[in-house]
Amino acid sequence: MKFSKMHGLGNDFVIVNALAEKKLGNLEELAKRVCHRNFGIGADGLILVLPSEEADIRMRIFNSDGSEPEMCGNGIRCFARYIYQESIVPKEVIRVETLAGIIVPRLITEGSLISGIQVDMGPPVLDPDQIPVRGYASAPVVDVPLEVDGQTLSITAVSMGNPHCVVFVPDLDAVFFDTLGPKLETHPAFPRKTNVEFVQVINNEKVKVRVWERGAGPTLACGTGACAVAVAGSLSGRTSRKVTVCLPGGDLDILWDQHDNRVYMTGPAVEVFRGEFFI
Ligand code: ZDP
Repeated sequence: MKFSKMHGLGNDFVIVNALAEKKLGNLEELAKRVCHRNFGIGADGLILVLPSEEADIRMRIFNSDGSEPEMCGNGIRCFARYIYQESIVPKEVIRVETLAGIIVPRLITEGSLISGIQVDMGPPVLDPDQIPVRGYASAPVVDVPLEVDGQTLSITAVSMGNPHCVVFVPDLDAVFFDTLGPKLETHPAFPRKTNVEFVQVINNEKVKVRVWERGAGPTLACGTGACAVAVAGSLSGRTSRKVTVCLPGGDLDILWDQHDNRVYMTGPAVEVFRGEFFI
């Protein structure tokens, strides 16, 4: 199986053109093997390029534990770059079918160089039943109490196609990240589990974030997570609608547009190497 290794701010993916590969077998098993950092290539997720009937192309993503999320913000930037470079869809704006609907990335070019990708991530989902989050009747679920491990945290729940639990904290370094992360990921309030973002506000246009991803654990960056953080920051009055989200792997620029209610994410995507994986 031919593959490309790419990353968005260190959130890394193995990308496979499934249009050209015949026998990929069980995709959940394949994702686990490929993503394993000792027994495989090593990645946070496996991304597949597939045909679409309703858009230019279709993206499927699998987490390193084999689960299939609805969407992936950093992954779709990598996907857009790959699709363009490989001339699969030679357009600078492409419509991509995902489990979170049609998402539209746009390449930002400087001459012949691709300097970044801006993605129209669509409107945030704030309805508790759709996020999904249990125990809170009305939208938006902002700064509500949640019992975890005998303590009460204040959380905000947002879906960007996939679920996010945003926790604002005074000091990111003081967070019990490795224990709270998995407890929130699997908390019964989130029936489909959740991604978790701990956020320290630097000022109203800049926040620092650490991410615990559903199905992948700690990652260096999370695109949908950065969007969820900007929405949570704005809804709770902590930030403006335009925010730079500083993640361990680097920065993403997020704008929650007040005119069309859509979230726009801008950031890099890089190809690191190519190879062949023995299935
Ligand atoms: O929702 C999930 O299960 C996530 N682990 C999917 C991947 C999200 C990602 N980090 C992103 O950038 O949005 C890749």
